[in-house]
Amino acid sequence: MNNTGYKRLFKLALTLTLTGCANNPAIKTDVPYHNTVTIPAHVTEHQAQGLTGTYANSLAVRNFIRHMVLEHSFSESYLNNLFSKAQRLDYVVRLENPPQYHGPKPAHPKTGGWTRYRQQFITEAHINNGVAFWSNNADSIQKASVTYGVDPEYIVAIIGVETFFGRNIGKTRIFDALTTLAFDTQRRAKFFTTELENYLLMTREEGYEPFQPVGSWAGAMGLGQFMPSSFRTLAVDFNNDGHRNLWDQCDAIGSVAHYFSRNGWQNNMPVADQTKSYNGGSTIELGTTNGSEYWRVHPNFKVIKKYNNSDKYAMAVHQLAQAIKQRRL
Ligand SMILES: [Ca+2]
Repeated sequence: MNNTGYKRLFKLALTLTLTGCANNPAIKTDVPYHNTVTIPAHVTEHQAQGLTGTYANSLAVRNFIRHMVLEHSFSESYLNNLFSKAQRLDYVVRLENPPQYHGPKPAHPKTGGWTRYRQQFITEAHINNGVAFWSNNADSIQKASVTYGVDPEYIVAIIGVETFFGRNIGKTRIFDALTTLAFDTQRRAKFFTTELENYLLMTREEGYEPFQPVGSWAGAMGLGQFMPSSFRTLAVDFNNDGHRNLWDQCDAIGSVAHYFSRNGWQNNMPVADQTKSYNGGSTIELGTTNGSEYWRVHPNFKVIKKYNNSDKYAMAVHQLAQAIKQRRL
């Protein structure tokens, strides 16, 4: 979920208008859409009727539309209309395929990596804004902590690391991002095609207009940066207004706690302890500018990694949580 460096480029306040819509179709994920063959012009005239724009000649998009019609009973003309207006985003392609580094290899690849990562998130601004976010949302955070059994400082810290407490939620149209990633990139195309499928289902279930939600270039949404599949399965309507809205602070707080709970968080249990040396399978090594740090990590550390599978990410969340908790006292 995390593409924080990029997300920091964006600051946008978003209000979404929601209407109710009930549907709970099954998800089918094993359909190959990734045929990059372009339909010949003479075939296009006949078969691609109704699909215009950037993706008019994309067989992969046509196959995807057919799948959504057959599996989820979407209207073909509705989807043709949507994909006719979809925009291929060149910067999304570039971010998904960063240029390879061809310079000299560093003496130790881990040297300083944790120091640099930590400096992005364990800042005075993050700690102070975390304390303020906690105070401004004290009731919701307390309720979420009790309801789901998740230590409150970790709910706050996740939102801090993901979006700087909602300030950097991204401004890329999710539909364009996921369409680009599914059909114009290769590396994680299957993953993003499934997320696009979930996104269209989500918009139908929740009553979103598909071009309205915005988020990260990788399709993550709201204060906690949920991907569409996580939105559908783990987002909760925590302010009881009848809608799941992850751009709303209260719903985002409840949803992050629910995510942690469902992934096995153990309330009031340790996350990580620093040790002097490597000591077996539950020890991690983080490279600093002054050598390595060693930490013994506990099951809750792995729960944080379910959010983003990186030791540095999980350690940043842990240390920010502790720093915010300390300052709040
Ligand atoms: Ca709500």
